[in-house]
Parts: sequence; C-alpha cells; structure tokens
Amino acid sequence: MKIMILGADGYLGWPTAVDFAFKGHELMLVDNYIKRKLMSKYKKKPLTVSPKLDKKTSLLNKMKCKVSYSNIDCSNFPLIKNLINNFKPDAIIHYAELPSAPYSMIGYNESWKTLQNNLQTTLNIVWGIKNLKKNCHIIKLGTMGEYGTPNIDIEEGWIDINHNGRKDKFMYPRQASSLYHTSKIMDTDLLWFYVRMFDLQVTDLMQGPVYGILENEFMETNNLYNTYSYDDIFGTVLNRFIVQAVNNQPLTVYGSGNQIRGYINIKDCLKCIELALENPPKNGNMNIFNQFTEQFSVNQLANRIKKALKKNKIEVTIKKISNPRNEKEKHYYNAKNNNLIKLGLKPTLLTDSEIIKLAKYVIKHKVNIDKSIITPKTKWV
Ligand code: USQ
Repeated sequence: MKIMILGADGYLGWPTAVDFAFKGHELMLVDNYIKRKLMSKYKKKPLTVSPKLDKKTSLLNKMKCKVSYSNIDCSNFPLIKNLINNFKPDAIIHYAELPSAPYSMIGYNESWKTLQNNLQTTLNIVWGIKNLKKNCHIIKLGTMGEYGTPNIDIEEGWIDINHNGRKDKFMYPRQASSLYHTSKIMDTDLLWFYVRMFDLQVTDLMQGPVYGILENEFMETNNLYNTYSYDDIFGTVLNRFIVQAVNNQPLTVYGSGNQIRGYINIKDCLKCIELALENPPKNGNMNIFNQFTEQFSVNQLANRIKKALKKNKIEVTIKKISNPRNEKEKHYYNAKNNNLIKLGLKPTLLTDSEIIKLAKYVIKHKVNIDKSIITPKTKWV
C-alpha cells in the first residue's frame, strides 16, 4: 500500500515507519520537527536522540525499502494538499498532533498552539483527500482520555441510548481533563462530521498511555531508537517511572495514585495500527477502537515496577506528591477493549520481564538522564 505517516519522527511515528517499510509498503514520511523544537524550547531532552528523517530514510532505502520524506507543516493546507495530490496515498496515519496534556495546560499560547495545530491538521487531511481519493483510509490516533473517567462502563466509541421510549446510537459521551485531550474530542467530532458529509473512511483509535521501546534489529544496529521521553511535559507515566527507578529517584505518584488508565505496550500499538489498516470501514463509516490492553491505577503501576525491579536488585521508592493536575483521583473505571482483540491483537502484558527489559534499555542510556527535568512544574489550576 501507499501510506503517508504524518508525525513520522515521533515516539510512535518512527517505529511505525520502520515496521511498515520492512513489510513492503511504500511510505511518505512527514514531519516538521515541532516536537523537537518544543522540547528544546522547554529545555527537555529524550533519553536518546536519533537523527532526523533525511538520514533515517536514506538508511531505510539502503535496506531496499521504498520510503520518502517531507519536512512540511501539516497545518499548512497548500503544502499538505500538494503532497497528498502528488503521493496519492491509500491510507494516511495521522500522528501529527501535539500530544502532551501538561504542555496544553501551561498557558494561553500553549493551549492555542495545541488546538490550532491538532484541529487544523485534521481538517487539512479531510480536505486534502476529499476530491482526490475517496478510498483513502484515515487512521487517526485518538485517546482514551477523551472519555474521561465516567461513573459507567466505557464502551468503544458508541453507545445505545433509550430515552422516553425511543432508542438511538450516539457517540459515547466525552469529557476530558486537559485541553490536549479536549482537542482530541474535537478531532473525533470533526472526523465524524466529515465521514457523514463526505463519505470518508476513518478509523479513530482511542489509545491509553503507551510505554516501551520497539525491539527491532534495524533500529538497534543503527542506533535509531524511538524518542523515549521521561520529562514532566512530554514523558508519560510508565516510561517516567522506569527512568526514575533506574536513576534511584522516587517514583512520582501524583495525588492519591488511585487514577486508573488503560495502558498499552508500543509493540501492541503498532499491531493495532496494522489491524486498523487491514480492516477499513466502508465509506461513510467510522471505526472507533479502544486501544489499550490492561488497566490499572498509578499506585498499582508503581508497585508492579517496584516488585519487578527488586528481582534485579534495584530498590525502588515511591513518593506521593501533590497532584499538579485537576483530575479525579478516586473513580470508577471499566473500559471495553474487545474490538482490536477480535481483529487479532494478542496483548503483551506488563509482566516483570517486560519491566526488567525496559529498565535494561534505560540502564544502557543512563548517562543521558537529566535529573532536573523530572519534577512536574505545570499546574492545571
Ligand atoms: N501520573 C503520575 N505521575 C507521573 C506522571 C503521571 O501519577 O509522574 C499520572 C497522571 O496524573 C495521570 C496518569 O498518570 O493520572 C497518566 O498520565 P500520563 O502523563 O501518563 O498520560 P496523559 O497525560 O493522560 O497522556 C498520555 C499521552 C497522551 C495520550 C494519553 C492516553 O501523553 O498523548 O493521549 O496518555 S490517556 O491517558 O488514556 O488519555
């Protein structure tokens, strides 16, 4: 297939590109390095820095993969429209969004940048493929955070409602707890509107926090690991906890630690993208899949890491700190995730050996850890 990957330099974009390139797809990778620029603006560094896409694509092409790249801003309509017109993709994987809840809560400029970048890019993709190719499947990364933490079970995208004796199917209610997550709700709405209006094919993947590093020979041999962030703005909880554990710092549990989320290993995340690609909806339909494999609280997560690393003689301490976020700390949480499993996903669970494997990767790069970028500084209110 001809596939465009938007946001191809990122934590998920780059491993997706490697995975699909070796599976024989023809790829157009797109990134304007906004995440690298923001990380440098806020003085944050990932655990390892990989080269930019020019170097990475030339290494892939040496392996007989068919990959090109373009350094453009997807929120610029003429640029993305031209690229789509020239490449004529069968599918677009849309990761080109600012993905950080803390970043979106820093202040007015950051909240606007998140909204502007994320929504404008989604809108541009819709209009970019509208006249060109109705059968271009848009696979969009959404988030479990769109649903928030409701006091009822979380369905996969849709819910049947009986009201005053009548019945209809609606999008499951959404109620996020950061501006970033709210931008993803708006994205979903935008796509669903255009699916109905323009007969598009869209899959929206409601993903929980991802963790890990893709184990891949090509990436390991050439030192082209995906960007593993552990700082307070761009790092997510599990990856942060592993760095803190390896660096002998206490795991920073926010508030009571009873916040429950659905987690997924990066390996499974790539498999989900592949399953979404192989199972497009019919035109005028939207697939919504919940993309996580297991759910647990922050406390359970911290304790699992502590227990697993003890086996490797790493003594982990856990410290509850005042929650910088405005989120429910005690809540019901029961989210469904049957769709991707029905399509063939075999979950990789967070076993002791997965934790130890990840810790070994972090130990290998321990000299790069910057202790000063871990403590949370952005407060929601
Ligand atoms: N948390 C801690 N300690 C930390 C960091 C986080 O207790 O050091 C807590 C947070 O308060 C929150 C939970 O862990 O309750 C998850 O936080 P996170 O930073 O791992 O994830 P979040 O900000 O929700 O966002 C991340 C990604 C985002 C993705 C989302 C999936 O940045 O792009 O959409 O995970 S989900 O959380 O399901 O919405």
